[in-house]
Formats: sequence, structure tokens, C-alpha cells
Amino acid sequence: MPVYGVVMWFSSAQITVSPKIYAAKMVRTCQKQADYSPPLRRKRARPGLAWGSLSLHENIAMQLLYQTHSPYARKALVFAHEAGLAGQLEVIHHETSPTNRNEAVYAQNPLGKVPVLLRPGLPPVFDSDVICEYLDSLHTGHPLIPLQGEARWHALRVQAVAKGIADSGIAVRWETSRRPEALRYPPLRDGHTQKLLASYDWLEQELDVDGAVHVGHIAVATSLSWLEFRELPGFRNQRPKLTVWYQAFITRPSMLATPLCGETQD
Ligand SMILES: N[C@@H](CCC(=O)N[C@@H](CS)C(=O)NCC(=O)O)C(=O)O
Repeated sequence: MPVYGVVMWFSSAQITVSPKIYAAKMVRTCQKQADYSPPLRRKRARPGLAWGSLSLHENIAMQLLYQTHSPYARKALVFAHEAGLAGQLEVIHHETSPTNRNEAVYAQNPLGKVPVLLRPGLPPVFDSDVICEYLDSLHTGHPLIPLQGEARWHALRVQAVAKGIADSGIAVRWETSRRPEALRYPPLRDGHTQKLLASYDWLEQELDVDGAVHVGHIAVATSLSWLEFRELPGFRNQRPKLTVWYQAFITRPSMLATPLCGETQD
């Protein structure tokens, strides 16, 4: 049984860590990023730094272009954890925004968005849905995307709603804080807020809260946690079933290992 390390990259810094300290390290990295400053970034830039006696870079098969405050990137990484594949990923943080071009990301994805999965000698895989599909094809455990029947369509439908929630949440943020004030359009903010609220109601009715974990659960949990992180319209009020399920889901190791942090850089 191979022992995998998890390599995290920030800018040019590479840090190889054992699985045991991976989660704690991600949390600490988030804490550091919360008060990001140029000196901190310089301090991290020590290429090839190995932690403890482990230097397991040779076991790392893929790189995940990531962002510590992206619901979509976190979905892909949580999926990797749930599939038992996180140990094969280098997680590389990138800032992206449609108003702040990131050349390294554009070089891999013409949409300039994260997440992107880089595989040695093969084309990049992008869009969190596609990355999850790809990762699910790599393991022999219980498929996280059901293979057939209504279970499959249900999981994909839930994933689609979760993605729409993240999309609408981002749109609300544009209309409330990201766009220069004079250019904001309140009816657009309100329209996307309605989509959020209707989707929360739909999830309260439709989410299979007792079933085996699937991609829809991962997508919902990562979208909802991001909405809370950004203090967007909440889902908890009058949605007890969804709230209880969410409270339990965020205690899973995959969620604890992937905390959200950082500010958008437009
Ligand atoms: N549909 C994509 C959405 C990815 C996405 O929008 N990522 C954001 C980060 S939260 C991004 O990189 N945005 C940069 C941009 O829009 O230029 C997915 O599911 O992967």
C-alpha cells in the first residue's frame, strides 16, 4: 500500500507533507492567508522544502490548480478526498477573477478559471464537474457519481442546483460589493437572490439526506459553506432538514481538510 503525501504549492513554494498533517497545514495556511502580506509570501518561497522525514513527491501524480476561496475548486478537492485520491494531488493556489487575468491558469484553461486538473503527459481537465467525473474513474471504491438509473440523474440534478447556487451567489456578490458602486444593478442582485432562496427550498424537499455520499452532496456542501463564508443570503431559516444534514456534512474529514479562506482579488 503506497503512502501518499500531499504537496501544497503557493506561488513558487512547494511543501511536501504527510497525510496526517495535511489538514492542519491547510488550516494554518488559511490562517496565514487571512492576513496575507508580501513578507509572508516571501517566507513561503522555499522550493523543495520537505516536512519531517517524508519526501513523497514521486507519488504525486497530478496537480490541482486551486483557489482557497472557490466553491468549485473546493468541490473538486473534497471529491478527491472522498474518493481517496487527495494524496495524489499537488494543490496549487491561484488567484483568478474575470477582471484580473491569471496567465498561468489561462495557459491551461481558455476560460481562465480554477479548478484545473493537470495530468502528466495528458491534456488538462477543467470545470469541477468534469474533474469529478475524471477522478471517479480513477478509483475502485463506491462511485461518487452513480453509474446509472434515477440515482445518477438525482445526483447530477443536485449537483446542477448546487452549481447554480454558487453561480448566483457570485452574481449577488458582484452586485453588492465587487462591482464599482455606480455600476451595480439591484434588480440583478434581487433576481439572483430569488434563485438562491428557491434553490434552498428545493434542496429542503429533494436532497437525499440519508443516502450514501454522492457528488451532489459534495457540491451542495461546498456551495452552502461558501455562501456562509461570504455572508450571502442564508439557507438555515425554515429549512431544518437541510440545516441538520449540512451541519453533519461539514464535520467530514474531507470538509475539515479544505477550509475556505482568502479575499477575492479583482
Ligand atoms: N463552472 C466552473 C466554474 C469555475 C469558476 O467560476 N471558478 C472561479 C473561481 S470561484 C474562477 O476561477 N473565476 C475566474 C474568472 O471568472 O475569470 C467549475 O465548476 O469549475
